[in-house]
Amino acid sequence: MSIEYGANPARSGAGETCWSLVEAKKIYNLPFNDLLFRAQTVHRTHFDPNAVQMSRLLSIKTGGCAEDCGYCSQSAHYPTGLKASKLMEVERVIAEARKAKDGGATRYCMGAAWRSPKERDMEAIVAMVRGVKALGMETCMTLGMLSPAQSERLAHAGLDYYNHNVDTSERYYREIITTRTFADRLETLDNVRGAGIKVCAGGILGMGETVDDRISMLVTLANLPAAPESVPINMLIPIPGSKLADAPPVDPIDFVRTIALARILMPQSHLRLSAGRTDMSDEMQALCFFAGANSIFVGETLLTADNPGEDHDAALFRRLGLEPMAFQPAETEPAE
Ligand code: SAM
Ligand code: DTB
Ligand code: SF4
Repeated sequence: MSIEYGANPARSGAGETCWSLVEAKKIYNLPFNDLLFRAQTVHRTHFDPNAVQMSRLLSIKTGGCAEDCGYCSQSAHYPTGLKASKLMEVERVIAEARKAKDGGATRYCMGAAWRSPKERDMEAIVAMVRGVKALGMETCMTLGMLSPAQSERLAHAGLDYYNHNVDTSERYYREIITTRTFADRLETLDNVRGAGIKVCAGGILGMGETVDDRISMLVTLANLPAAPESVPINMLIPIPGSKLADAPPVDPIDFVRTIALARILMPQSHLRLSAGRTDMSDEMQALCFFAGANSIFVGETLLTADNPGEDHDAALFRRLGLEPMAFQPAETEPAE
């Protein structure tokens, strides 16, 4: 069977592909073997198929969040039992990053349970970026909505990536979060991109959305003015007390299909098999890597939830012949 590569060339000027929903659905619904073969072929064109980038997460400000995201342990709107804490000391964050580096992580991602950062917190945030960068790691932050001025400030401090997920389709977004809109999310992504920070944007599967919602979310991400450099695909970790505590689990084959589609729509992006790996078998993760996933979070904790420990991941890497992806720190120093 012959499969057409590329897509609708309607995205003029940028030389990039503009994907239509119809075309994306056609790819998603290919026979599984054809879909995976195509995804793996695209993957090999742009990446070493056996290298997986390793990131480490730290919650620098936990819980008590004003937003009502239905999946989150940290929202103050739900009785999840999580204890809120204040912004962590800069020195402690840097010490944790050093440990992560010693453990093999090359990117350090710091997350805060905020709707958006307050001006009074920006100085500490900037110091964290500078301190972690000075260790020779890539830096990533996820702090909620950012204004253009805050984005510029973080860019100036040397922040490499900003994580801000669209989470689901535009249609389904309002079922999951009511305290902000899908358009708000896109605006922050635009501010971050405008400041020259690399974009990390993805979503969650398993929130009761349809397959079409998942495809639509990926089409939105792929059709941004520039595709995100990093695309985290999370599988919902059901949080007792949250609105989505009893959401139906995702079919693992559908999950793998979604990863394969993401790889085909965004050939050059790092595709992160993100939250939810503790509930995935080694076989499911292996299929995700074959479908084009090439980044994971390492360490026993994500922000508040469990992640497979280092021993488990080391054994998985050995079983699959995977290697950590090398990272060469940039030679340029962050501006003063
Ligand atoms: N407060 C910031 C924000 O929402 O943009 C940053 C932190 S937030 C926890 C980062 C992302 O984690 C969310 O956008 C969501 O995609 C993911 N996430 C949160 N809770 C999750 C859960 N229970 N299962 C899977 N992914 C989750
Ligand atoms: C992303 O997409 N997944 C990470 C990261 N970005 C910040 C967060 C996952 C959080 C999982 C739930 C928790 O640990 O509370
Ligand atoms: Fe707050 Fe982020 Fe959790 Fe939403 S996902 S409740 S914004 S910490």
